[in-house]
Amino acid sequence: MKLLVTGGAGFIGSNFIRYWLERYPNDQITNLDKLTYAGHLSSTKDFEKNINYKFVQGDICDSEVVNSLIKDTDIVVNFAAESHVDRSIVGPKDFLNTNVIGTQVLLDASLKHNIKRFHHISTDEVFGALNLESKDKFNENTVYNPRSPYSASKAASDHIVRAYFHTYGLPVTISNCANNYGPYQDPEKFFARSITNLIEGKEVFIYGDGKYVRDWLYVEDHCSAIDLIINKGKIGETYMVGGLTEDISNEEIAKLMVSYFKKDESYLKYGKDRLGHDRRYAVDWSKIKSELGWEPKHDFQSWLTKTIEWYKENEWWWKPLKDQAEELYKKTGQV
Ligand code: NAD
Ligand code: TDX
Repeated sequence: MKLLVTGGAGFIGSNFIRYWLERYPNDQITNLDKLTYAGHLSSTKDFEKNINYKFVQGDICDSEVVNSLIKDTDIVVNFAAESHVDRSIVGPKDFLNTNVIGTQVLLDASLKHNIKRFHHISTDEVFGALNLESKDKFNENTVYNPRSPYSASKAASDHIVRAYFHTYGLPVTISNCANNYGPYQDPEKFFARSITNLIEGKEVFIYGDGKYVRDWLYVEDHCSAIDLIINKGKIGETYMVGGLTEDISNEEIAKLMVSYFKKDESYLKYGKDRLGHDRRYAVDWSKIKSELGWEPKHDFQSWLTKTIEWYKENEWWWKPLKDQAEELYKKTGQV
């Protein structure tokens, strides 16, 4: 098989390529990535010389480059996106360009060249926010209600992907995944920012009261879900992908991290909240479990620890990115 992976120099895309090359060593992967502030070739270093792997620097909005690559592709896996909610609040325009227009350019080229599958990576954030008090979870039938420029642009991309299935019969699948954590996550995001702050002897910065809840999934479990959907998923279907956490708050996660480093709670710094901050996400992943037999394999407590250890052992990877990440927060006042 020949795969075009977009956004493969980012957090989940680079983990996915590593995962796929290990499991399907005869497949060929082309990674199309623009290398924005979020794309790092250092994340692909361990497989960059694999003879079945090729990197192309380019923009998914550029139909010339996209067509030239898709004409030789069986499967497109679309990770490329502007993915950071905080950046979408500072500047929404790039989010609409890449997440909406870029996806449409990929869909057009996929249709033109009769590809076998277009798999679109999306997020649970398209469904909006749940109440802290409720036990509700998002599922495949939850009505879309995005509330940040990021989630609104991802919602639009999901709709346009489905429209190409219903209107033109393009063989698509979509996964809406919960928050990921693991190696190679940009130190702008909560997990990586907090761990790298603690390694540097600084506090964890907690937005608002810290009682915000996300559903957390180790990144390799996300990769295995995508693998199953590509191989066994039903064309035109959407699958929710979520983790093993039950309503753990940012504050509780920060406390676990601080205690790993044997620090006290003076290392929790509460500060300025995110505008329009979604209170709670929770994902019901019973459909992918019952239809495809997928389950997360990595429990939160052990893989939180292993993730911390990875950042401790791989300063070469995150140190050069840390200043750029903190520049953003100086602008938003979240330092
Ligand atoms: P990321 O920001 O780490 O990586 C995004 C990658 O896309 C970067 O390498 C960047 O250079 C590239 N890119 C951006 N614009 C591009 C363009 N116009 N053309 C080509 N490449 C471009 O993001 P991530 O966390 O790895 O997320 C990957 C995907 O998964 C996104 O679609 C995101 O919406 C989705 N998702 C992420 C999470 C999460 O917790 N991180 C959860 C659910 C879904
Ligand atoms: O320093 C911080 N302190 C803090 O309390 C940062 C960076 C974040 N937070 C909070 C905000 C959120 O409640 O932590 C939570 C997680 O924040 P992010 O890591 O920015 O993730 P989130 O906004 O939930 O979005 C992520 O998961 C869903 C990804 O960035 C999206 O691409 C994905 O769709």
